[in-house]
This record gives sequence, C-alpha cells and structure tokens, in this order.
Amino acid sequence: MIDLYYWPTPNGKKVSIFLEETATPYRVVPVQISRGDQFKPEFLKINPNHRMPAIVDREPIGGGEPISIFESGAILFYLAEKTGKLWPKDLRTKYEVTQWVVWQVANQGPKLGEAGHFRRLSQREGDQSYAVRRFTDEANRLYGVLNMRLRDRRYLAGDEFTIADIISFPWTVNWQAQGQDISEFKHFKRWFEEVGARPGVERGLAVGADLAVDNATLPPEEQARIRKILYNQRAIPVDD
Ligand SMILES: N[C@@H](CCC(=O)N[C@@H](CS)C(=O)NCC(=O)O)C(=O)O
Repeated sequence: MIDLYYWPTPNGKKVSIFLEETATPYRVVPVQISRGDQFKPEFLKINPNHRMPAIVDREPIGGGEPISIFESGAILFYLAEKTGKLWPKDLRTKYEVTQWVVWQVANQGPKLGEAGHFRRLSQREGDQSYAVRRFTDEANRLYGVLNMRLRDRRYLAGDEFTIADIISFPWTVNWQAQGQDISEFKHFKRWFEEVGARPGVERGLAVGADLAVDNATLPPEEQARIRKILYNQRAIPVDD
C-alpha cells in the first residue's frame, strides 16, 4: 500500500493519475498546504523541501523498512519501477521518457507555475508587468516545445503512453490562467484532448476534489493568512 501525501494541485495530480492509471493501491494523506501542514516536523522527515507530493511505500521493492520519496519525478520513476508500468525498459525509449520527465520538473512545472502566480497577483501587488510578460512568454515557449514534439508522434516518448505524458499533463489543464490559447498549438491540443479523456487520468485529476478550496471565495483576512504561509518563505532555522 502506498501512502500518498497529497493536496489537489497539478504537482499532486501527477502521482494520483499514475496510481489510478495503473490501479496501484494507495491511500491519500492530506497535506493542507494553505494551513502549513508541509512544515510539520513529521512531514519534514519525509520531505525536507516541505512540498507535496511525497509517498511512503510500506512494502518496498525487495522488502525491508518503509521507503519515503519526494519530488514528483522521483516518485514516478519509483512507482514505474515498482509496478513495471509506463516506463519502457529498452535503453532508447527509457531515456526518451527520462529526459521528458526531467524537462517537466526543471522547466514546465516551475515556469507555468510562475506564469499563473504573477498573472493572479497582478491586480493586487502593484506593477507585475515585467514578470507577467516574462513568464507568459516562457509558458508560450514551453507549449511550443510540446507542440513541436507531438507533431510527429502520438505521445511524448513515441507510440506508448508513459510517465512522460502523465507528468506533463496536469500543469496544462490551467492553460487559460497561464495566458495561453491552445488553439495556437494544434499537435499539443490533440494530445491534450486524448490524454484528458483517459478514464485513469480523469479519475486521477478528481482525487481530492472534496478537499479543494477556492481561495478567492474566502474572507480577505483568511486569504491574507494563506498568502503569509505560502509566499515569501525563508529558511527554517536549524539547531546546532
Ligand atoms: N518540484 C516539486 C514541486 C512540488 C510543489 O511545488 N508542491 C507545491 C504544491 S503544487 C507545494 O507543496 N507547495 C507548498 C508551499 O508552497 O509551501 C515536485 O515536482 O514534486
């Protein structure tokens, strides 16, 4: 059984989609990031970077003590290795998949996240026009990278649906909030619609829908409290 430390955000949904697609048994342990659960000492033992998702596998490959893993890319590599699914083993395809998983965590996730962040912030925190332009353009570039890649192949690593597709999909669901128009990217759009219609993907995206809160509907003082937890984080002091 996999314990999935989770909140329903694009990074969390990468893992719930994998678990649903592969019918891997799991249970959700909510990490309410707007309440600061990611800073609890017991969670820091699982992820010192205080971010979800993370997993604990109580029946690891080869037996022994439970193993914990953080970072969505590492989690998908582990789960794919454990289940033998969605990460082909032949050398060339294996590294086609690997490079797109690393591309996602190093490029698409951070930049699309910042595009959404600065666009949401723009009315409230003064002039954000430089950051909005910078990250909206960068998001546009990255949709273009996916579009070009998908021009002559069904999925990111070729003919097979893999963890490269799973990890790259959830951040694209909010393309409008990132200031994009996906009709510009017809090869990407074809993939987006096909991947989004898979029953396992639909189930994975829906995990934790009952937990999600639309912050915009909360009273202003509650929104300010959440901003204090999530933005302008600085180093956690370490005891000598
Ligand atoms: N690179 C990490 C990113 C994880 C991440 O940024 N998670 C966010 C939610 S989407 C989080 O836990 N945020 C808590 C915070 O900002 O304090 C991954 O791919 O797992």
